[in-house]
Amino acid sequence: MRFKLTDHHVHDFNLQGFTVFRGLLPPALVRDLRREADKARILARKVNGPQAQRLQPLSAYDIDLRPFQDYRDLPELREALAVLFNGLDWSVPALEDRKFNLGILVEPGEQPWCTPWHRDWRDHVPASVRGFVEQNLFDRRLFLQVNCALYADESLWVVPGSHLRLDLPSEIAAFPTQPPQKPELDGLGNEEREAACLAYCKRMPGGVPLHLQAGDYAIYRDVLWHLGNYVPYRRRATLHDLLETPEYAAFRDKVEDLRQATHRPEAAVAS
Ligand SMILES: O=C(O)CCC(=O)C(=O)O
Ligand SMILES: [Fe+2]
Repeated sequence: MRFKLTDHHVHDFNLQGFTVFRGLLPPALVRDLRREADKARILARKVNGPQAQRLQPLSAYDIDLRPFQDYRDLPELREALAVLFNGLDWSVPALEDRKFNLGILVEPGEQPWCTPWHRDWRDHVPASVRGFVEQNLFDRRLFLQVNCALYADESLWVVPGSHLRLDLPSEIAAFPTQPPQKPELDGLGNEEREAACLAYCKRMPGGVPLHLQAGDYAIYRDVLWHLGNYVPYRRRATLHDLLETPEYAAFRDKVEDLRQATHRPEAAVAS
């Protein structure tokens, strides 16, 4: 059945920071996308090694972009986003636009691993830029990220509702450093690594895995607490996309300016 947005999606997105359009992709499109994703997995490992997490942007590689354009053009997706982001100046960036654009997330080839718990941007910028990110954390025109699963995928863990607030005392107690430290995996066998990652995921108060089935489309505010938890035996090919707004583009430019300013030698002398 064709996907249709309901009030629950809007409610969930605003209050939890994510919502899932279940079964958005028609099976024939899943098939076409999986075919290209198989190529992307090989390329990702060639470029970034056997533990590669992603290939991005797809447009930089020898991948047939047509099925990806079909995904972005799905009328039921466009209609749903128009309602979800009613009043917001959003757009889907062109596939050829190479910056921050469509990628595919894949499972590791050899060993389990997970990312640290993090809020995108806040925990990925130098300390000198963090204040600027925090000032903008609650702007609903920013941080609109997508995971669209071609196979069942439970890699992404989230803390629902954490996009509406700064860190809670219990979260800081569980992860005292900023950004949080990753789990210690060195020297462990695969089963021990998997168990250590799972324990690390569960250490975050309120953290839950987001269960996606093939064809499900999750949209989330990526400044909510989240992480990716990966095992080599669970095949993964999940489209990783974003929605663009003029404000998000301006935000990224400003972050880049601030980063550059931090790295200029005279800035180092002045500080
Ligand atoms: O694998 C995922 O779904 C999330 C990855 C992630 O959060 C990141 O790389 O920042
Ligand atoms: Fe992230």
